Amino acid sequence: MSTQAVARTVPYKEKAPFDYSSYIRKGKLPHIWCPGCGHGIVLKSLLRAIDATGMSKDDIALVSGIGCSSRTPGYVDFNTLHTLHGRALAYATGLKLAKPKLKVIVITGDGDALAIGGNHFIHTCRRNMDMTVLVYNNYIYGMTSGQSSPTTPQGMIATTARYGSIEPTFDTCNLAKASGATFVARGTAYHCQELEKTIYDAITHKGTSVVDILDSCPTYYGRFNKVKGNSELMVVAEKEGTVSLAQAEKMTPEQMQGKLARGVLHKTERPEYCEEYEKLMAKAQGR
Ligand SMILES: Cc1ncc(C[n+]2csc(CCOP(=O)(O)OP(=O)(O)O)c2C)c(N)n1
Ligand code: SF4
Repeated sequence: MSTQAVARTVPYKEKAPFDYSSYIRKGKLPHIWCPGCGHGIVLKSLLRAIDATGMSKDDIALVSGIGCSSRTPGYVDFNTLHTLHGRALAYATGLKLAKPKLKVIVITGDGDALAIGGNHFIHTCRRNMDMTVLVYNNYIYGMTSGQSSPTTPQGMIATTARYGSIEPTFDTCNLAKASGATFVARGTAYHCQELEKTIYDAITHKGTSVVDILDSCPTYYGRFNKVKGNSELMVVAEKEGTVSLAQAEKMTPEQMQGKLARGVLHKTERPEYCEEYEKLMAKAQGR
């Protein structure tokens, strides 16, 4: 049994102008996102990436937990599941096992994926089930008004860290790689065309693919911290705080201080969970 939902994989190419309307559930608009929120930019990159794969909307399932980012599936015309905070990956795992031909894409925030959902995250990566996990990383719990998350940088203000967070942070990509994900990448909302390509590569990878997507919450993170809620300055920070992998490889550790590399940081192959499960079932049933 094939676990790949991709009916037709066409080479990636940019398409402009792009008609988003066929992917949007217009009856669900207006959306809840604040002006300047990065989540809408990421959604547009995701839709263009999905379109570039040539997959049918019926072959795709978007699964999310709870959070501003997790509201995404409500607005788009795919098979969609809006589940419980932190549990998107558990639902996605069950869905993929039941319907292995679906291309499952999980939309999750840094709080949803790495705090309450952290255990699901590491075990999803370990299993290498064929699914794509998009972590919308805005360094804070947006929906519940700005509590600190596992990616809130040290020293930065949150409603639960009024004098600056003293907790060391998770690096989503290092965590995913160490846990066994076979495709690990980082992008930003600022680099939205590059992000589209990165998401395309993640979706067409066979196995667990994780993309850490740096985006912005001007309403809480921006307002509490020195960017003062200015969404433009937050987007500039995404530009200046990251370098392409090619650039990063030429830089010294000192030059990389305060910067993160973008692009595909890790890619490998190993057995995919649903295929291994199918083999096991065949053996157990004497097929
Ligand atoms: C079991 C449970 N605990 C807590 C909450 C409250 N809650 C809803 S969203 C959220 C955090 C969302 O932050 P994140 O996942 O980073 O997404 P963002 O809103 O920033 O996009 C929390 C704590 C909940 N809904 N359910
Ligand atoms: S609270 Fe933050 S994360 Fe939520 S919609 Fe507003 S800007 Fe976006």
